[in-house]
Amino acid sequence: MTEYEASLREKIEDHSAVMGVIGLGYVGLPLAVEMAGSGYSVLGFDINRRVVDGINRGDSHIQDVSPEQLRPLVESKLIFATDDLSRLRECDAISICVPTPLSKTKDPDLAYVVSATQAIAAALRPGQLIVLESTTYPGTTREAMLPLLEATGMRVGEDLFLCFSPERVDPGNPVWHTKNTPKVIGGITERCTALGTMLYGKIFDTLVPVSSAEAAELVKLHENTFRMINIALVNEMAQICDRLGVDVWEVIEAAGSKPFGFMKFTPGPGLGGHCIPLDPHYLSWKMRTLSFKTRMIELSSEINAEMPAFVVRKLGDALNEEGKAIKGSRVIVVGVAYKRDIDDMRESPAIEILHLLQEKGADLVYHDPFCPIIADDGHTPLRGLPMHSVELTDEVLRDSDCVLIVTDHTTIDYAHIAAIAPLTVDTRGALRSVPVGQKVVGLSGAEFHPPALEPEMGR
Ligand code: SAJ
Repeated sequence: MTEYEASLREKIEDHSAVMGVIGLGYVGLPLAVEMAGSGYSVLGFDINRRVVDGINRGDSHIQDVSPEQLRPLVESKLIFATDDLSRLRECDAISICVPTPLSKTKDPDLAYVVSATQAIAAALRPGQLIVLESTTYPGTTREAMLPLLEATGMRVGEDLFLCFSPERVDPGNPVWHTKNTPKVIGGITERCTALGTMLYGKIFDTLVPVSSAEAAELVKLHENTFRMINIALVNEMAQICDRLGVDVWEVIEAAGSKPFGFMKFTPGPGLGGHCIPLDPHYLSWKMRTLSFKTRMIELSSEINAEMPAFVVRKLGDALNEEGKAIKGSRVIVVGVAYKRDIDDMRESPAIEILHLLQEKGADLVYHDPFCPIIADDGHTPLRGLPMHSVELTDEVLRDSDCVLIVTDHTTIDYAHIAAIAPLTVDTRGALRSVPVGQKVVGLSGAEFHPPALEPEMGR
């Protein structure tokens, strides 16, 4: 053990170590709060002055961090935000929680990671521990970050310590938070792993050390690729059931009664969010550089990407049964967030569905209590922006030709919608318990849904 590691260990033990968090978004701010909650002083770094000033006022811009949590930590000076990256030299440990977007051609964009690493290198002093948390391709920590840091003359595992620890933040999850979600961490060297495990062990309830940064990078990609592929499988099952005239929800509910060897996923309008649609493509990209085709990822991505078009076909067929065309029909899209009970529309399939319906000439409105406005961010393909969420009055429902349920927020009364609207197309099984006979078209199979049956207990 070098003197630098010994000194850092002491600071971690006596809580005199100063934590740095670069990127104060849905990952970084909760992390900063947990670090401060564990008794460490935290310097938060963000390029967005509004974010910095807001945090220093005790105002949280993140759904999972309440002002009641943040304000006392700011007032007690345990958390201070700044955009002055030269202050990184004051930190004994630095966690990087910046975005790792994909380009249009699904190539990883490491600009934020490289920029953060360059800022750290510029302020680097012996004995600092750096942890990358941003989701990225295996090899990023060692190939993209380490050379920038060792160019300063420091040596990893001796006077510089470098790890990867995947973020596992699930925004809005009422059970699993930053602190109680098991935390994987892997270093460039065994000393890095040991030091990172020690520090994070003071902050997180459960640590899962692995032997390398690459293993830790792959853990995250494996987790989320697993999800994407299984969502694609169940979306394909929905299309299979649709052709066979079987209710896919009934099939899934019954399959879910298997107490082992099965994990329930549900079909939907497509794959949204900032993780699942993107993360597997980091792996694809890396493997392409090694002339390896990740066929499961490519095929699953295709299946998920075609779900918005499948949903629009189902809607067209349902209107057709009423002697109507999509063109000119008043369609109310209910729910535009990428999943229930959150306000995030990133990669939401609802945007693609709205776009396809606009292209077909539908008279389109949407309702989403979590997303009051769809603004023009320069990427959204929609026309007539900004669009504003409409109130679901009985008159609005009655005057529509069809309601299309895309995101099943739990705050919406779907039975009432189905009772008033002339036609409802349900892509989420939100109307599974609606009494038989309501005019509801699901993703597959029968036009009505028998109430969900309680599984018969063992005989
Ligand atoms: N989806 C389906 N069917 C499913 C599950 C999800 O269609 O059975 C859709 C959702 O509607 C959404 C997309 O997939 O559009 C992604 O949904 P998600 O539940 O995976 O939610 P995310 O994107 O917030 O994923 C996060 C991930 N967390 C991290 O990466 C740290 C993921 O690993 C979690 O498993 C997931 O939350 C979770 O379990 O909530």
